[in-house]
Amino acid sequence: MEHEAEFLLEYNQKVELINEWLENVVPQAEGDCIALYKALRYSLFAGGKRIRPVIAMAVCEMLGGDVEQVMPFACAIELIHTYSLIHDDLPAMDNDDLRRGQPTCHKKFDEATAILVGDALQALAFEIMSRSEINPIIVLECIRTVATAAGGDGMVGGQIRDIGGCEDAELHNKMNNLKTGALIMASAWMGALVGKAAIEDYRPIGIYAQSLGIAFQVKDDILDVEGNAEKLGKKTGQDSVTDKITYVSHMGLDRAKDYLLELTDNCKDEIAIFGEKSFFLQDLATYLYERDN
Ligand code: GRG
Repeated sequence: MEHEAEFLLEYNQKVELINEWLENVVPQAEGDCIALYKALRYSLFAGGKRIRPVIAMAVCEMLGGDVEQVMPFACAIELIHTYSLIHDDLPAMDNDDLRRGQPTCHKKFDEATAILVGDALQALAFEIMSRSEINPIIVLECIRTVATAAGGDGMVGGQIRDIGGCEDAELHNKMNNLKTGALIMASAWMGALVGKAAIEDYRPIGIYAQSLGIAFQVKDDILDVEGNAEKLGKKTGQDSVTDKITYVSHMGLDRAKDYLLELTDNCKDEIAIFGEKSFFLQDLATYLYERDN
């Protein structure tokens, strides 16, 4: 990556700001609900990359918006993402013991707690957004964006399609657009809403986010085949053990890598219309292309 040092500095500053905000908006693990918030904080502060909130912040800043104003929405999307991972790890779903190199929520605590932590995270996300004091029309648009992206027409719809199996390439792509792509798209969309994007800004931002969402999943599938389990913090090779349809099983490893490059280039080309203000988002696409966890 060309401006790697500057990019990483800015990325880490954004992650620090998100973590500060999350620390303040999430209740402390004390009082008579300690069991819930202890487990919730365990999962929320387990070292996630915070990609979705970073996207919301970066889009807002690219458009000249005030980053403080987008923070409740950036936090909300991370809470929804964390809930989805906790529920995805449950025995009824992927049945995973490890997440980010540490025991999954239901392994560290128990299944009932993990289910309730996911439920509480989802409700908290909407509460935090509703407390924003910016223009209520924008707040309402953001709330609707997250609700649609998280629900049956978004992530949950993608998850149920995944459970049902998607043999056909087109259905498989649609499933990933929903399961992984919807929250990434919602992050960019909220950055655009809070950053007061002009009508014509939504198309390139939308195409950037859609390509990035698919690229993210293609990379995830490639890492399952040739990633390092220690760096990933979870077992590799799981997709072939479970006979899961992935971009790699569909296309083969080499074509999946070509597709990943094509999607990454597409992200950069689309967002480049915003000139040098888009450098961070362009570098983010490269960073995700190169990621090893
Ligand atoms: C259970 C309702 C429900 C939905 C689950 C997101 C999801 C749907 C399942 C996760 C399964 C999975 C591995 C999807 C691939 C892409 C993905 C979301 C990876 C994890 O996201 P990262 O890498 O996670 O941003 P970190 O750990 O950095 O927060």
